[in-house]
Amino acid sequence: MSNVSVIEAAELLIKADNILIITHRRPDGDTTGCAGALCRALCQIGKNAYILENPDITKRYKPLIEPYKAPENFEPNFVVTTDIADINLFTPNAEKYIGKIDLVLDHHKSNSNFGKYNLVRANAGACGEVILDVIEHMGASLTTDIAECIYIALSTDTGCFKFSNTTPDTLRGAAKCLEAGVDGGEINRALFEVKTWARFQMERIIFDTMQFENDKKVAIAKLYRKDIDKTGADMDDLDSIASLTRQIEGVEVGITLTENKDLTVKASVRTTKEVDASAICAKCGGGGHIRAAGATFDKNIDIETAYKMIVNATMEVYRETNG
Ligand SMILES: [Mn+2]
Repeated sequence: MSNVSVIEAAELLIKADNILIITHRRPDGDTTGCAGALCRALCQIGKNAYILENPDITKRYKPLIEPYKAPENFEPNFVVTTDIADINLFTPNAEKYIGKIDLVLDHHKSNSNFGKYNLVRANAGACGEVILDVIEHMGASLTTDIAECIYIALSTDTGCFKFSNTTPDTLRGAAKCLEAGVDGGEINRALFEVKTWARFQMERIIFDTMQFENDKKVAIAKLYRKDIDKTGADMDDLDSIASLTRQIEGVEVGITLTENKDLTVKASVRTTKEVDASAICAKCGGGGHIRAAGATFDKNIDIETAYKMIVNATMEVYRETNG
């Protein structure tokens, strides 16, 4: 349960062997990019290291972790998590490692420090910043393929270096990746410019269903499961779609309500500097970052009820903020 410095984290990894890396549920570019980079760096310095299979993995991020998939019977001596804020974000196949995590590498302020050792840098825009630092302190060299993983981690969590969570360290990290031979323009185009047909249709739905509250300062879009399924959209297609609600002039709180496959409703909240997104989500049992947070409602709560609950939570935060 103790916190460690980047030097101590690197030393722990140098001393360890038979290492397993775990990524979070609904994996994004940060968790997979971090796991991919760390695993490649560990192998480079002669370690036996793997990444636990993630059952939610999508086509886009599969190449980052798939080549290092842990064999069925792999018995690790050291278990690391990347970009995981809490054990409730473990995939079912990772649950057997709860209570046995040696090292937590993360950047979520809300991290519950569930590892034996924890390196949580809450001011980092992406966990990729932490991983890059750890890799350098391990003495591994930043090859192009490692740098590509890091670049994807940094760029996806910061909306292509556009969100306010982008720090000088994010950009310094990205600069190192470019120096290591990463084609930034090509990755940016593939990840942030090209729209799949499913994505394009989902964006139409977002703009079509958007409703406004509180003098048009709050925008809420609803994504029904039947529409998501009709477009054939997967998690990649829905990636960062929540921030579209915040693009409208005057909107300070953009909320996207999505019906999950199990029909629970997830709220994704994106805010401008006036409002704390994590405070809104905390009132609905969720959490996250100050400008980007989320909450999943209980099973019996439908999207219309979730709408009322999240709007009420938002208005409460407005009242609290304005004293
Ligand atoms: Mn992250």
